[in-house]
Amino acid sequence: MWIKRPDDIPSSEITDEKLYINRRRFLVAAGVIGATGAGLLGCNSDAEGSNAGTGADLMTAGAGQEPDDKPNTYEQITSYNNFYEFGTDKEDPKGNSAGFHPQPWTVRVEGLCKKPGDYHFDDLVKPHKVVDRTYRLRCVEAWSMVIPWQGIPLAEMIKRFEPQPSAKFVAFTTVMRPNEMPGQRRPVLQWPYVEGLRMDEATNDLTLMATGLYGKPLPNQDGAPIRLIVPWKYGFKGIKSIVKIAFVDKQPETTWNIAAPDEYGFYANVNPEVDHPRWSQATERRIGEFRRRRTLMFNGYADKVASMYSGMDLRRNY
Ligand SMILES: Nc1nc2c(c(=O)[nH]1)N[C@H]1C(S)=C(S)[C@@H](COP(=O)(O)O)O[C@H]1N2
Ligand SMILES: [Mo]
Repeated sequence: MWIKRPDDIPSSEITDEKLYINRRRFLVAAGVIGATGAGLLGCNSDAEGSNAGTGADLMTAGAGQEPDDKPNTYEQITSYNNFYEFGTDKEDPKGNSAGFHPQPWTVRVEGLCKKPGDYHFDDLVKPHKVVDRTYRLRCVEAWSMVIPWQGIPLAEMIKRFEPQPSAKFVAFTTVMRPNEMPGQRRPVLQWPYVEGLRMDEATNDLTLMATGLYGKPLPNQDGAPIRLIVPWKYGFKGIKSIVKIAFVDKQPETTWNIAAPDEYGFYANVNPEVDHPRWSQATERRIGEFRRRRTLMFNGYADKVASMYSGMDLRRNY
């Protein structure tokens, strides 16, 4: 992400970065370079199709935590955010999202499934049991948090839509509301924000559609009223304020891959052995701490997800 960077890069480097960003933004806006860039696609097609299921015995609340993981505070989780629709600085989402209306809310389900339609938020959530899941969130910018989410396992939600065997991927779209989301009035990213998962990733036991944190409905800055959490992947896979879920047969486009394909792949699995082109991914800073922690393979969830990627080259499929 040409805009983002680890938060510990010296400020002397920031000026250059800002100039670069502004120049790039200008060039994109002026149509000099395409927002999609050219020829450097980071993902390829050996991932088509879904692998075997991952077993039903995997998930208990908080599984995969390190012994010294303790949840970040509500204050930290709600005041240090990435949500570019509300601005590119960490404190922007909290400051700029008060005028956002997460209710009423409708999610459109479409594509290769037997039960497409417009689902009102309550119709979407009510049939399911809300579960507690405390997960580490590892941002690609090399910081992390531990967040106690509430939500619905995506696998359960998906079952209800009865996807067809031809559905190999699930594509998600964030709401487009430039009047309520000041960041969407500028071409910082291609709007609306989009993300996607392979079907086996979407139906993995860890994958969550979050509707709350710390027992409260999701705050606007964290993706109200419903957002995705994929804890073994970099945070940008966790698309916020979702209004569309589509079952598709081809790998969908993803926002950060469109913005910088050589830096952000479709898979985005947390991998301390594959550096970002502009910084190391070997360590991370937990928000609220000063020391650096070692980053864990698949963010510490390898035992539950590594089998999905056996046979894939994780340096190519970053
Ligand atoms: N629609 C949308 N979803 C998004 C983003 C965004 O800018 N827009 N940022 C992503 C990134 S980079 C991260 S690290 C997480 C941050 O989630 P949090 O603010 O709840 O910690 O949200 C992800 N989801
Ligand atoms: Mo991120």
